[in-house]
Amino acid sequence: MSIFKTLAVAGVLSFSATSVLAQTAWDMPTPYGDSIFHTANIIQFADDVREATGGSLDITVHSAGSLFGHPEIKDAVRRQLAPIGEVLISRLSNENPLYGVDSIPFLATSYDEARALWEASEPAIASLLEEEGLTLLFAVPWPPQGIYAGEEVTDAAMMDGVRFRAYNAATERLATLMGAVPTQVEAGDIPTAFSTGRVDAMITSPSTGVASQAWDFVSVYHDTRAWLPKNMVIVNQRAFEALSADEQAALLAAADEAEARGWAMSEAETGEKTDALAANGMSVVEPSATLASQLSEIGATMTDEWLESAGDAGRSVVDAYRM
Ligand code: PCA
Repeated sequence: MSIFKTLAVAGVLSFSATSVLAQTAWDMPTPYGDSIFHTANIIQFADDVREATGGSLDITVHSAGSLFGHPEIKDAVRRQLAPIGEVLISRLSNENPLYGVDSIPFLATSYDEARALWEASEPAIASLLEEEGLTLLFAVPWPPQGIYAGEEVTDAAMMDGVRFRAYNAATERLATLMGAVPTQVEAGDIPTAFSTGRVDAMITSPSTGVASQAWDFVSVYHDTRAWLPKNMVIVNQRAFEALSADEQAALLAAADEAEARGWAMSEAETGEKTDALAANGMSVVEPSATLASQLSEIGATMTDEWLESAGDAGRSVVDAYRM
């Protein structure tokens, strides 16, 4: 073989070897739509990873449940059908009550409290995930949750028999304790659920209210600030371990930045999106004294129920939070 030909073959080989190594393409299912700040934050995270790895780890975000529906995402990542994904943590509370700690009404209602609760609960949640071969990358809260209804609810008795949209076990329980009738509806299906009469009221953030153009079907937003539920991004451990050391480091660094950026985005959203509800004609009201005390009683009941179901592990999270 001529020296020229040998070099050419070697060149082709080394070229194809690097191009095989060079690209890991990851599909990332997420539950919420593109107008939601969580999704924007994750798209930025994917861009940061692509840039930091020189394109060798290429994450494609599939938003709005387009690759896997919200109820399937965690299992898809566990089974490595997708290497990475996002879920609402409290959607998993039927698997273990610890996942539901951030959706107990009035346990943590401000960003500072939500952060303290996250610090207290993150180790327990990360180790539950680890038992299933999953690594927690980061978590970001939604703005505080408020009640959307057709008229001002001054007394919980007004919710009697009202069809109430729920998005996890805690919102279902809250509805039931108010005397309302809960129905699970994905965030993207909220407009249809209201327009077809499946639901008449809901509790969610101003972000989700704006994304679903709540003013088209309800007129009052009660700024109850009941809790700040969080989304988390998880990665399959085997998929993570298959990355190069540099790629792993880039992913973890981008995750830290995404967590910090996401919390800041969430806090900024709270006022902006509450103002947008008002700008689109909704009345934004503080809960009446009666409603506030009824809701806080419901919160106390749900805290007791949660402590009962979460046992010692739950007790130590709440003790660590209250310290
Ligand atoms: N939006 C999501 C979860 C909590 C929130 O603010 C939803 O309504 O489904």
